[in-house]
Amino acid sequence: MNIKDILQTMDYGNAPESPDLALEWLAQHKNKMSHFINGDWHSGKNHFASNNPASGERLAQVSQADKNTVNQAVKAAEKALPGWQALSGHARSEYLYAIARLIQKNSRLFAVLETLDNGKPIRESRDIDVPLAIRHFYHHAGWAQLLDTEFPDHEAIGVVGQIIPWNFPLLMLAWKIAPALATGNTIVIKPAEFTSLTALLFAEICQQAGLPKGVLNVVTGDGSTGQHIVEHPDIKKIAFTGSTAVGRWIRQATAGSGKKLSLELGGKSAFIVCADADLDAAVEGVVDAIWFNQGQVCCAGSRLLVQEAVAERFHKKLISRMHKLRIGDPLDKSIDMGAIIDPRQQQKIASLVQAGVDAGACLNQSTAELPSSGCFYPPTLLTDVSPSDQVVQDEIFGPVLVSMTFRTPSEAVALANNSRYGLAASIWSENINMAMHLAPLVQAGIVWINCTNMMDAAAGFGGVKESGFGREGGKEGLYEYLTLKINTKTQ
Ligand code: TAP
Repeated sequence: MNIKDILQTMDYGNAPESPDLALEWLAQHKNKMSHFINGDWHSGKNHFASNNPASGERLAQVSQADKNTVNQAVKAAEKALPGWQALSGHARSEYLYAIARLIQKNSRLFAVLETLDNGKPIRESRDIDVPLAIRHFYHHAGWAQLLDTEFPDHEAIGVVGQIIPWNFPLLMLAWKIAPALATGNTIVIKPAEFTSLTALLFAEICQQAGLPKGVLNVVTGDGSTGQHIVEHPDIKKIAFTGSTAVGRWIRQATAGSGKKLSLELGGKSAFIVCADADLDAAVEGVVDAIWFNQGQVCCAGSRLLVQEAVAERFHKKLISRMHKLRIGDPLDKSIDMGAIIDPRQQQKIASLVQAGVDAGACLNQSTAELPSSGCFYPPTLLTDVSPSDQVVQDEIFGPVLVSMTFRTPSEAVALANNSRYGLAASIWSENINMAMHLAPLVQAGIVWINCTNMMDAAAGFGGVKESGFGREGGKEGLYEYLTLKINTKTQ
């Protein structure tokens, strides 16, 4: 089943999106969001607030997992492991299919809850996050059936610990959970503190799907909960998506422990526009690359490189388009950009932009009126920057694009590679031979040509350099959850 088919099976109607469905779900859960351990709900002593970034309103009080809670979750996962591993791949695929169908059935609730909790436009959670998450489970249900033939010498790793960020809460969860379940591992997962809600709804869905107890355990909490997971001796693999700083700590903390590791970290992806590119299409590409999800995207095309001959024309077109972006209530279906996740993140974006301006950058910013409450930041373009400027080198993780020019394609490649990150890149040219020649020269896990942000469950996604290692999706992604085991016997 492809994305188009999945979208066609969803019925959102034409009415303006209402928060009621998600608010009802929250009310039913009595504002006490618990950990999901061994197939049941366990409330902790301490709680933290989950707020709607678009309004500042409190959505729920979520339980904070301490070391003891993580221990309980790991014990449950260990207990469930032999039974889950013993199932045939075909039997496990039945659960993955059931989970996919149940997310599909509840897709409207997932989309609204995600938008309330994260601040992303409903159009994005509805048409991108939720369908891609569903597709991930369908895809991996297929892989579960192929394990015996495609990976005859591999077996599951055991109990895996998974830690995910707030920018795509449900989708990052799907990227982690689907391959781990398909390959016969059991799971302890922690969503980000800002966005625990769809992970808890997902746990409920797994309960409904009859997933055996203890196969999936969800513990909510802040970075300290993540730390307990990383340091737990009985967790055999850590799958982490988040910042390079935390990824670096995890690598150090697990060194010598024998834990398998995959790290999906930050990025500062180059968006290269050659003089012969279709400039209007490239402008739309930039909109998608940096203003999708308010720029809070690991592979955001945040470094624009434009060939000198067309730079002025391209900037003019881009600035005009930037001023047309609609920013506001994420539940409004006509909105292009929603809210920034948290005031601290908003402040970090503002300070980095100010640092860029202080270093001599020219500031172009949308003058659209922003909502008076909530956490919003306007789409921003900084020109006249130098390759070594902080705004060019550091990941801003907001709707801020920096732009530089180049004269020759080889200069574009040198500028693109002048980064400690290497997650993605995008090349725009009508000369496909040249684009195909440049793509392998750019140091990145994925290079798009005349498109951007193209993801699929069948394609291994991940980075090089400080963007981390390991892949999620496709056959490559399954190896992250398998270990080679060769059994030999003598006659
Ligand atoms: P982080 O601050 O690194 O947080 C990521 C996750 O790690 C959260 O669940 C966080 O918990 C937890 N965490 C924090 N400190 C920890 C510690 N010491 N030990 C274990 N876990 C810890 O990143 P973020 O701000 O949520 O996400 C943004 C970053 O993620 C960006 O750099 C972005 O590029 C990257 N990202 C990368 C990808 C891929 S595929 N490469 C995809 C999405 C995002 P709390 O949030 O609860 O504190």
